[in-house]
Amino acid sequence: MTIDLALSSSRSQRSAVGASVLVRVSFKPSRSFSEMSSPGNHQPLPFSVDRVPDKELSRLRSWGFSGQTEIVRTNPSRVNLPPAKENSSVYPRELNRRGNDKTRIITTSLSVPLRYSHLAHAYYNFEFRKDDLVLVTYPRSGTTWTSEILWAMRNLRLLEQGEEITSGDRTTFIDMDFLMPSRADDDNPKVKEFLTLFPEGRVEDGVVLQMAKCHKGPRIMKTHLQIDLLNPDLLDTCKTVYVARNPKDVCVSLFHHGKISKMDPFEGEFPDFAEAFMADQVLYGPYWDHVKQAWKLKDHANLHFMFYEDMKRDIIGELTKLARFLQLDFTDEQLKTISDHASFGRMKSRHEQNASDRNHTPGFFRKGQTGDWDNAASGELTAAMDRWIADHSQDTDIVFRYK
Ligand code: PPS
Repeated sequence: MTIDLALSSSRSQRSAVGASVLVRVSFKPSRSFSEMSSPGNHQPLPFSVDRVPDKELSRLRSWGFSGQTEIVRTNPSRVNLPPAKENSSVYPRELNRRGNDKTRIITTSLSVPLRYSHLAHAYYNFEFRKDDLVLVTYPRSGTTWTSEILWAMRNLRLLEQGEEITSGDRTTFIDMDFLMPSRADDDNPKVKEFLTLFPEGRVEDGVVLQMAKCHKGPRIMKTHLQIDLLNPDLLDTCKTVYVARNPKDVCVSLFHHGKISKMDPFEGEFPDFAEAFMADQVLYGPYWDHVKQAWKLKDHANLHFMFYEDMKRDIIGELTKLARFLQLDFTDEQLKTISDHASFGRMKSRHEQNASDRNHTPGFFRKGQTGDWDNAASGELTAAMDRWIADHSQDTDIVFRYK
């Protein structure tokens, strides 16, 4: 049985000509998520998830992070090294310390809210499908922009009919289950939908993940989790887009986001934030691990690596490359339609028109520019940041634009 479920009538969006458009998503109720994620179906985690010690939390508070009281970190120093699949196209050439080329090496060290430790298995074992499209980014790197583009490329017909549908639930942000965990008594449309589908369902096992699991597809999912924390079959299964942004502008954008974030508020000054960012202490840190993991895989046929700065410089050129990767054909006019639909101004204005939406974050679309670091940082801070970038660039040929 397939249920056609309207996501939420409050999310119905008005088209440019005023007609109401209901975004419909099809779900296939099947076994419950807890059933599907029984230990028997699980690959063991090749990393441990440990609490960040109180001493480090105090340091975070002294910098001005006032939100997260319990953070966990994936720990690369205590990894098991499970064998990679014989036919994996991603990992077979990697060697473990013993020189065994059938083994993955996990380098990840990621700081996330405590709730992740309960769900790490579910994320690592989340099964992707052939027709999925997965967007992976470090936060504030152009996630929302790119997800709008991916959605537009797959739904061009709606755009050409003049619809103005907001981002909302068109792509699934799977991290929500640990960023803002739901409770069964939440007044949240997602929780209500979930409990309608699974009256016996366990909200604490992750509403978004379970709904995604039951989504008929094709799905577009986005995450800030590093690639190593996702199912090792990801790239052997479906197409994945990674977007990177230069660390200076990511740092500035994250800082401003901290000023408006309910989930991870930051009340301090920019130099302290930048120090925490360079010390890999902000949520989803460390930045370089994240980017380098994807960069190593950039030549994989199922990974498309993009830079925010290139999108800013030549959006049509980047859309052309992205369309080729997705094996989609667009005319020049269609590419222009997609680029206009996902322009900063249009996205910001649609976001502002939906101020009553529970996901609305005023100020989310801030400047949308390259090079804002120069407006935020002193010469001394820039020198420290440049040293940090130089240190971390020694073992990679990744090169960012900063202007
Ligand atoms: S988040 O919170 O991690 O999902 O943020 P993310 O979407 O990755 O990044 C937010 C920054 O991207 C800018 N943005 C855009 N830039 C150009 N064009 C478009 N369409 C666009 N949409 C969002 C947004 O303004 C944030 O950057 P800053 O520098 O803070 O303005």
